[in-house]
Amino acid sequence: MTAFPADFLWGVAFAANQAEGAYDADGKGLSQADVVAYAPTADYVDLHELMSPSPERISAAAAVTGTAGYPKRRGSLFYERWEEDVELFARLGIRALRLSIAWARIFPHGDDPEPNEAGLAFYERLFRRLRERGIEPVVTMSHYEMPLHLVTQYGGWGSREVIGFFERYARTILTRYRGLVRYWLTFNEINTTIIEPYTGGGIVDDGSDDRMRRAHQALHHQYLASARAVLLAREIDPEAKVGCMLARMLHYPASSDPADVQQAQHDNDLNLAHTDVQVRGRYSGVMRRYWREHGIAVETAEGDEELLAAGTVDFLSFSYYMTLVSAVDPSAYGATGGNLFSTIKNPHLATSEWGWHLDPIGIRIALTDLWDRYQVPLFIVENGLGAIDRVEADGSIRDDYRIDYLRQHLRQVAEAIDDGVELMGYTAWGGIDIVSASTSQMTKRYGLIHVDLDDEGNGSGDRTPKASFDWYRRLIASNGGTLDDPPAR
Ligand code: BGP
Repeated sequence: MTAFPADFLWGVAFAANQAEGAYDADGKGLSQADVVAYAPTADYVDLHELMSPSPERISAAAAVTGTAGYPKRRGSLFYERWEEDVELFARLGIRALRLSIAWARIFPHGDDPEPNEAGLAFYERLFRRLRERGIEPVVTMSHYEMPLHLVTQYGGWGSREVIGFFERYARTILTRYRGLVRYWLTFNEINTTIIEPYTGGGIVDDGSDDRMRRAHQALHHQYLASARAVLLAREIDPEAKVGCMLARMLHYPASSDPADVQQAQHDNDLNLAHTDVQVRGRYSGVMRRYWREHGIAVETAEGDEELLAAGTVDFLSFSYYMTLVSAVDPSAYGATGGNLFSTIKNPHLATSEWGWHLDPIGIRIALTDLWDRYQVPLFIVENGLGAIDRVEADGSIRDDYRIDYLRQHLRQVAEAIDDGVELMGYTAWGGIDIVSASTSQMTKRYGLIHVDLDDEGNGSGDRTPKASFDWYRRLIASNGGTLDDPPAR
């Protein structure tokens, strides 16, 4: 007996800038990720330093060729080994592969009048092969990898002009891949733009004190661009479905003090303010008050409100890794790491090696909240455990801790489905080992398939299925029926 619908989209997920490599192959231009250096550090609580290069570091990095020191230029060699990887995914039995298109492969500078045919052809070959192998591509249009030229020459998403460049890009890929791609996501974790403005919106931290104003302005432009992409999809390929994508940052109150409970509700409402715009089609009162209280004047233009109202999405996708804790006075508590920002340590939860809370029940709470709030189909497009894996003497990788993480979270997903939540699918983050978004490490491994590369890029790049590969393969084949089977020893 399984709670999962017969057409449930079981899959895996990754992003072009973390997996593909080939950063300058076949006409691709530099993307914003290609200038983010790897810096070994012991502190994974404050990620800003790692994720947001200064203007000087950007221009210095842009002048450097080769992959040394810039792991996202190498990724985990997917661009070169994609046919082998698709065969591994077919063996895994996945029904969906969530991946992104590197915008700079299609428009190398972002503002090019014509697209780069070699880039378009690569993704066409990939999408056709996926369909031949029975795998549904779920494609993110922008996943932290905008063309660097748009960052350095236009100020990233801070420029309203970039909306037009994104429209040209969206129209090009929607037209070229009509019938090949049925599920599109516009912006990965769109809320990242106000958490890590460089990563989410190409907003460079130049030390000026108006960075958050620029970030909120950039986010407004991204909302408009997302809405335009939804309308273009309806015009170009009415069969396609377009979703938004949120990093769901579920907050718990640090105590039963009503002030802490209200703080958690506020922090959750600020996180959901993004899906409020893309699902409901308008800004929430909580976000408007946040602008007033932080002196943020977002410039809007005639027609913006109507566009947001018209361009609402067909489904809501999100990432879930861990949960956070809210308190009126956070200084009274200890801190721990988290996805994109740190949080108060929850005394009831263990943490990963990077300090992220391990909280399976949280994914059920997140699903229930989102379903109750929006009543649109949901899609979990990222969930997984970043961990240090060990290769045994016999070459095996026994990642029982990752099986345990996925099993526990999927048990809670099944509970939410039993409660009536409409969930389209679940794509476990990584699939193969890839470069970490925040730390640029390979050692922070998420994959069900090990890739023989280290943080400095040493290794053969060879792929080895881990123990979690076979566990997930059997789970998919049974449509979730083996979820409670005892671990294979
Ligand atoms: C999300 C991103 C992904 C992925 C994931 C894990 O924020 O959408 O790109 O990387 O986080 O985070 P990290 O790679 O930093 O461990």
